Amino acid sequence: MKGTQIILLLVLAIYSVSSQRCRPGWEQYGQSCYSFGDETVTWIDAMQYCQLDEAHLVHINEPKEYEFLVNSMKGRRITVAWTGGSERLHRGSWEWLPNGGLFGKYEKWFGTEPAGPDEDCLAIDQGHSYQWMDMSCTLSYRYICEMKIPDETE
Ligand SMILES: [Ca+2]
Ligand SMILES: [Ca+2]
Repeated sequence: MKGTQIILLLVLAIYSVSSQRCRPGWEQYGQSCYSFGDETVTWIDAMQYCQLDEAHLVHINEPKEYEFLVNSMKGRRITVAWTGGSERLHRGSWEWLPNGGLFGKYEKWFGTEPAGPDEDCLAIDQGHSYQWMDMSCTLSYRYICEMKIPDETE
């Protein structure tokens, strides 16, 4: 009986350690940690703030991740949030900066977006059903940083 209790405690301890792999203030979803910036800043500043935290502006790779982000925005009453999506480097081809690769596998643009000739940065916008909008990178919004959790088998 005692042995069983010890094993149970061990299992619980390991579980609680492995289930909290994000820094305080960061939220885990899947294999990433996310933080939701409190300030409203330009896209460039948002990118730099994420990098100062050894993270990057969020790369949205699949529908479940997008749903998590929208729910988190709703919970925090964030109306517009910058993501790492941009066509700043190559006009006409959207990619996840930095080093996240081209769009293609999964996209959630609103209506006929992206359509703005001077709108090179991607935001999630409550006013457009939280779908993706290309916006002017110089506008100031909240922002979402993402940090991949290192693969423990490596
Ligand atoms: Ca991601
Ligand atoms: Ca637009």
